[in-house]
Amino acid sequence: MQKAPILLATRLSPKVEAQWQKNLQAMMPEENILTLNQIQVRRGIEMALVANPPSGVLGDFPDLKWIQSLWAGVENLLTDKTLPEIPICRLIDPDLAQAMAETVTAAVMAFHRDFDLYKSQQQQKSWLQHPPVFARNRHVTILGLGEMGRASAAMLAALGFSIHGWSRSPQNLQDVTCYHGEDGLRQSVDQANILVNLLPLTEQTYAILNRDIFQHLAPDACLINFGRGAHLVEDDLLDYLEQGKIRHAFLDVFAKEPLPIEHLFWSHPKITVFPHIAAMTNPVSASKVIAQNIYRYRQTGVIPVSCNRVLGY
Ligand code: NDP
Ligand code: OXD
Repeated sequence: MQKAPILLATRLSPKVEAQWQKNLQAMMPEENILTLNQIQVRRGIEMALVANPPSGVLGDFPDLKWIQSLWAGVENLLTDKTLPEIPICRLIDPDLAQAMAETVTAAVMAFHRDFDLYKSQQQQKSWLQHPPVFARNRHVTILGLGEMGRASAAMLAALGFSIHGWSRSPQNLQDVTCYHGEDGLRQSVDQANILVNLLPLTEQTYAILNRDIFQHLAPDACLINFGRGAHLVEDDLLDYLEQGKIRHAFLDVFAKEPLPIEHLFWSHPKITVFPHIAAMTNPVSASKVIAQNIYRYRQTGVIPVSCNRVLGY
């Protein structure tokens, strides 16, 4: 029997969507990957590959069995009430975790070696040397010990940083002091010099980066938010930067993206803005992972590990 096509449904630009289609098709020559505009018969289609799909469209595919996201974060999919109640699988790509670990490490090292201070001193032509601190004397806390958090923790631990991490359920990781649950949060951030957020956005983690957490950090701390913009209470951060309790923030994700041109963060001397680049999905490595998931499903009927709608990730 002829296999039904696989749907590719995105709101990416036509050029980017076409590139995805080309990469996916190259990894799965035995499959037929079609975009929403190209699909003629909706019956029989079992799989949809999606990136921010247009609202409501997936409900029109009566035989859909599972959805594969092209992205790691799936908060928009999991809260979309128009989606059919079928498994949603997020992207789990080791290359994405490696990219995240490298960007987290770059930000941690920039702060650790005072690059933020020297940058602002340069503007004042100020020749002032700051005594270096060893990595082993820096307490780094990572919120979220999933694919992104674990890879980042391992890279930083290898450089000698003292790593603490927080997750929902108990974890046991080499070189990481692990905390979990509500009580563990405060303990994990207590006296942290650098706080890295790599949590998914859920009802429980919304606005988690706020003054209640900031007050436990060590003086002159650093915030790295590479999770989602809605994790951060912006006014609390601005207040802590103003008071000098947080020395610098590296922000990659924002409540509204692209960050509006009038937003204060763009010109704040103690904030480094990145345009959501901490770990960009690589269409080649991601297509390979997705092709493996689809191959296994075709062979065995097993749907890859999917997200938990109740937990929201
Ligand atoms: P995972 O699902 O692998 O890991 C999530 C981690 O967060 C787990 O350790 C989980 O705990 C923990 N967690 C979830 N909810 C809670 C909670 N209520 N309390 C404490 N811990 C919690 O996700 P990834 O690591 O793959 O990705 C994390 C996020 O990173 C994505 O959702 C996305 O928002 C962001 N991201 C950002 C990118 C960028 O370029 N800026 C790129 C890719 C991802 P447990 O271990 O117990 O399940
Ligand atoms: C993702 C992201 O979730 O790019 O993949 O943030």
